[in-house]
Amino acid sequence: MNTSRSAKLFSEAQQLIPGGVNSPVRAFRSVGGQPRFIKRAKGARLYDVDGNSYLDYVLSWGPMILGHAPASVISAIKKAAENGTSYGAPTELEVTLAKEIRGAFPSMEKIRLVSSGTEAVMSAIRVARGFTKRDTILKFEGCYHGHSDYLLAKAGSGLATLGIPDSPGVPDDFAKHTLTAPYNDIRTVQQLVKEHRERLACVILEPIAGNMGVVPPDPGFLSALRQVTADNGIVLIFDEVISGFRVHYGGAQALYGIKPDLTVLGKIIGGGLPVGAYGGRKEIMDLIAPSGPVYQAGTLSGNPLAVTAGLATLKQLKVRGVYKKLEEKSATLAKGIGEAAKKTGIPVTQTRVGSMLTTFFTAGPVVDWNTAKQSDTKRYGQFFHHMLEQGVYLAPSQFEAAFLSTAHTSADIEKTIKAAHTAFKKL
Ligand code: KE4
Repeated sequence: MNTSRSAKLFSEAQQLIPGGVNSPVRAFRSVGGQPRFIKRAKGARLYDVDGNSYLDYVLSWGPMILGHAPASVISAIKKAAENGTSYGAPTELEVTLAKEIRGAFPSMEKIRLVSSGTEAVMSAIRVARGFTKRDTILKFEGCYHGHSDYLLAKAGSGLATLGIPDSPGVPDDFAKHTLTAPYNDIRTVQQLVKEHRERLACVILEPIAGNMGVVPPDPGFLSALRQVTADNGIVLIFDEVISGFRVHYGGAQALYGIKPDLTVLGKIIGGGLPVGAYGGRKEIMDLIAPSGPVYQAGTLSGNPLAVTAGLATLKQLKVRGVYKKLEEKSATLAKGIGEAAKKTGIPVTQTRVGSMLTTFFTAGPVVDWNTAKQSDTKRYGQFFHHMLEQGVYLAPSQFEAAFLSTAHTSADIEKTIKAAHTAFKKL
């Protein structure tokens, strides 16, 4: 496969941009080799600058659930752009999106739009602290909630990928307010709540972890978490930046029937343009300026183009049967990959919720960060490259989710399974 132009661009990029990328996980550091510079994308495929095409299972890390450049979204963006790109003033579009989100996530009684998941999480934690007048937060090892200082303790995603336990540049004074517990470990949570109840403002988690690879909640974990936080006046925050509109139109909270106090969204609600959102109980959200004293602001919050792209995406997701088809295709893919691994006797553990899935290169089970990190990342890297060479673009990290879109056809799934058989045989 000729990748000379990507290689040339990568060496140039590294003179100008840290690591040559604008987000660490794109650099292929944990899988080795050089990242592909993408020229365009359409449907389930990416096309790089050397003319190679790839079946895409990264989908911009989740947003492109309809595949790339879906006609309805592109035409809506084009039309909106004719009316200007940003006003810094309220628009009807923002009211429409807030209404649509509240309809899908009734727990989000009031909603604030921002421009990224990180910004949404940071703001949700600030208002949880303002509401409870407490400082301490509890997160789970292997979960990633964006790069705000106090959330980089034992985070997943890029930190897990690069093996960075915590990030320099975060003052100890910040990190000391962050407690961590193993995912799915309700006993430790109950113990920490007992010890810190007076100081604990919130518990934040991915209700379906995606940033250590996909790790579903154990049966009863979310309800026990809901119980212990409600009993102690602790704000429960569901970070549904990945799972929101991914696993169900109402996210993980609809799938599992658990009502958090605050929810964070991102990715899909922007249809590939920058949007984040946080929202929840009215008495908490009314503390946000200008209705209350907790400050949060953003020049491009509720940007008309991004909101238009989000609305056009959600409209397609409301079509009957969309999630059922995604479920069927994802189940077929997971089954096929599992069979390919089994044929070669290579130990893998597969996890999946709807159209987010991971193949861990470990015998498993994988239930938290400790068990996820037992995976053979070297072998995953080899698998990744054997698939890439066959035109299948998986996440360049063992500790990320793979995603399907409505644009992936059964033929695409069959091609991917065939490639997996070849790749496993080469390991
Ligand atoms: P952003 O600031 O990247 O929009 O969102 C941060 C974030 C918050 N919460 C969850 C559950 C997330 O998964 C993310 C971001 N996800 C990563 C990949 N898993 C984005 C990819 C990247 O960092 O380049």
